[in-house]
Amino acid sequence: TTTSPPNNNNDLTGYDTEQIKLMEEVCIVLDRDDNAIGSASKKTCHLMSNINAGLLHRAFSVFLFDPQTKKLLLQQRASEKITFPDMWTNTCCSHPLGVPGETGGESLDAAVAGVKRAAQRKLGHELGIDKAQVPVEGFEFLTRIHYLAPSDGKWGEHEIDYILFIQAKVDLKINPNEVQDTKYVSPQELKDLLKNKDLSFTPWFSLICESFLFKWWEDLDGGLDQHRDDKIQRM
Ligand code: DMA
Ligand code: MN
Repeated sequence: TTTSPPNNNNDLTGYDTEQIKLMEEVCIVLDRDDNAIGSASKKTCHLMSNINAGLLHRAFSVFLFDPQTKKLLLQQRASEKITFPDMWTNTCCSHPLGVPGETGGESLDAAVAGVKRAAQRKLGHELGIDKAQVPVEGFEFLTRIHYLAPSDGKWGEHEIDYILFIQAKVDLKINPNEVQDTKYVSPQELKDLLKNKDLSFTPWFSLICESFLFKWWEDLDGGLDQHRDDKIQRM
């Protein structure tokens, strides 16, 4: 459902009403070293006018692999998404919110714990995955990526993105307001897809594919510890 066509003001007229509502979520505002320094709405955090003034927030990216085939689950974002609609990307991305259990605390461990809970929540919301199939202990945190990416001039991303891997057998019941398609891919199948000029990929997923994903994937079973660090990779 839409209201009326998008306009060029900083309001949300014309976008999908469910997605407009989600712009009221409270994101965690950060300094460049990932210290939480406040909070702001999802809308405020994703306006390029604010991003260009330095506003930065916390996010996560889940990469979910089938435990038998070791294939990665991709999703194609719904047309209703306000940022990066219709693009293919990793399994699930979103933000830990300023709510109990997700805000983190002083330490990296506390932030990681908050992000894992948020990841479990959003795998349910976007893909209909039952919590029991993605227990918080099943996620492996790898590293953090700091990046900035405009979406369409008005909206964009500027995040410190926590990378989470999980191997889990899951039943999908996709939420069509969030996701229009899904696909499991092998490394070679993903390399072929990335070359397909008819498809588009989110900027963060493209960055992660170019830099780290394939070497992490090779070490999925038992070798991920060597890739875990407390760095913030600036991309
Ligand atoms: C935001 O993802 C997080 C990253 C890492 C880009 P998103 O736009 O899918 O968030 P949401 O699902 O909350 O709209
Ligand atoms: Mn974001």
